Amino acid sequence: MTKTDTSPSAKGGKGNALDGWTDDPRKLLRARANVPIARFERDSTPGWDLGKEAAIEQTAKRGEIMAELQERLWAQANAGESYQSLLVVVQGLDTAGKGGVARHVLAMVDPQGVSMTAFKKPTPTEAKHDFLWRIEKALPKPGYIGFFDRSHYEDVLVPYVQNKLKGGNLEKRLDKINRWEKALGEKNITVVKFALLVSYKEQAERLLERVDRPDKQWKYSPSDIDTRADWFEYQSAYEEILQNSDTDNAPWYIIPADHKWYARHAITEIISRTLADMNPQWPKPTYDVEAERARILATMDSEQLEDYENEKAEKEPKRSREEADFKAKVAELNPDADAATVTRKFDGKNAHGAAYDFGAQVTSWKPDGTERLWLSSKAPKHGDPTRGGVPICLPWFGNGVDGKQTPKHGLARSQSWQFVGQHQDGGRVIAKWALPKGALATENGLWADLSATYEVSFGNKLRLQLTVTNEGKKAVDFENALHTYLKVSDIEKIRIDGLQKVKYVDKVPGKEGTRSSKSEIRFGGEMDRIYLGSGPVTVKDGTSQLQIRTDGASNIVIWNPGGKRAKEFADIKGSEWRNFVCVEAANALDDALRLKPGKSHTMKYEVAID
Ligand code: TA6
Repeated sequence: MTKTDTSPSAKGGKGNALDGWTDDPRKLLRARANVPIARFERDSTPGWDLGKEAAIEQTAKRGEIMAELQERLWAQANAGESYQSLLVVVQGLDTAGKGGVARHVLAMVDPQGVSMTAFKKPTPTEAKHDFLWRIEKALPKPGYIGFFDRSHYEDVLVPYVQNKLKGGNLEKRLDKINRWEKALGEKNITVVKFALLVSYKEQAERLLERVDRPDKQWKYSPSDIDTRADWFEYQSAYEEILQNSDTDNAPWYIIPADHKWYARHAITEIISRTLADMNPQWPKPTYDVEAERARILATMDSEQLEDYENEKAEKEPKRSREEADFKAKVAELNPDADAATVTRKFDGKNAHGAAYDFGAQVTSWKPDGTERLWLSSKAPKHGDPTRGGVPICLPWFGNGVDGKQTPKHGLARSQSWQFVGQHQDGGRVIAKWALPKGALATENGLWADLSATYEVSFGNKLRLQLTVTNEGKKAVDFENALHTYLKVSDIEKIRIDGLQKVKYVDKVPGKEGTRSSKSEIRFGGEMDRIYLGSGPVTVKDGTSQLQIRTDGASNIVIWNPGGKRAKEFADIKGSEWRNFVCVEAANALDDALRLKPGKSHTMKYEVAID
């Protein structure tokens, strides 16, 4: 093949960011797809058929993307906007190329955002503690990429080979590691693990080279050849590890390492894609940009300013092109970033929960092992909000006060929110998302100045807290709602208490009008009411009762489509409409909010089970 034929862009298809890869290496190299490892070719290059030169070229290009993603991660954590960090674990026998990964892959990002730890044989102090003690101390701080050259897995490999993990102790240790790695997610640490697998033959040549070359002799230790004698035991130790600790929280990737260029290329690609998933953003300035600009200008003379403006105008098109290219590339690297399919799971002592970054939509809340939110069984699609859980409606409700806004229920539910982080508090897990200023802008610029944060507490109670801030200089009018889909046994058997005698706007076609009712709400057919009151409300479902309290909301919306209308909704299948009721907190229509410059509004929603 000629060089032109093999350029990365010549293969892999345009617009899918494969950039020469035949498929996403995260799929191809995932441990669970490749065990048993005995049949794994160490000199193979899965997913890359374009050879060494093209790989090196492509690694460097990805390195630029990786560097910017890392810089964003770091800047965002420094500004206190996010607590995320990435932990890269690299395991491999002597000569497998662990150091090379540090020097060639991690070296492509700013060293001030990387913390590297090489784990050697435990020191006497380390040996006195639990094997995770020294590992825990080396975990990356928010904003950092932590790089582990060897890791807690040494404490499986070595005792396994020495025959010290018998009678279920291997399983126990791996189980402990799995639980510990899962908890890292709760500390906002994303984990990726690489097993560099070199062949027996290649290892001999690399060891020999170390002994033969004066500049490499320092790398050799006579004990290396003793370890080599245990080659087959180590292979089966790896087999056990890869089979039993490859989890979605902390995935293992098997990297064939006979070709160093391939190993570095694959690891760069996987780290870049993982960082793209983490979706770091530049932090917002904490000062008034215009005011600061004016202060700087006051210190410059007009000639200098003119030169500056000319240079800026010249550079600007290139800069914005680069920014657009970067965004497009990151979106390609992480095609799911904007899709509803990226699900975060939250596990606390008192409850389990889940949410999409897309729309910051809570999708599950299990306070007592039982699911309390209804979610459509239809698979979510890119850019298309799914009904169920808790969609956030913002900056308008329905089609807005003027009835002309699209998409229905505003822009917040059809874009990815920035995941800020999570923490445990007692038995609860508290997770937070943010939407920066500009994200809600429409073409007429009406809502461009709003930013939002969303805090969700998954515990015995589900607590939602949506805060909207006006970061602009003019007042902004907006509507909002937390469109909660509560799971019920059968809509026609439940009753809702708390809204008797409260006026409501009926939106069901043919029934429009404002009225009230003296009795508890019962369902039969479509119901779509905006109550001009804020509860509290009780959903009575057989012996169980859901207590709903709101704050900062002038309206409660009650909705169920009923059997006939449900047929219009592709994501409400068959009789699924029977199993939910929407009891929403809202500020809509005449109760729309007006936010003065610099002010925030918080709406709260709480569900408890009796
Ligand atoms: O909150 C009630 C409502 O506005 C109804 O009018 C109904 O259409 C429902 O929300 C579902 O909204 P969606 O945009 O998901 O179709």
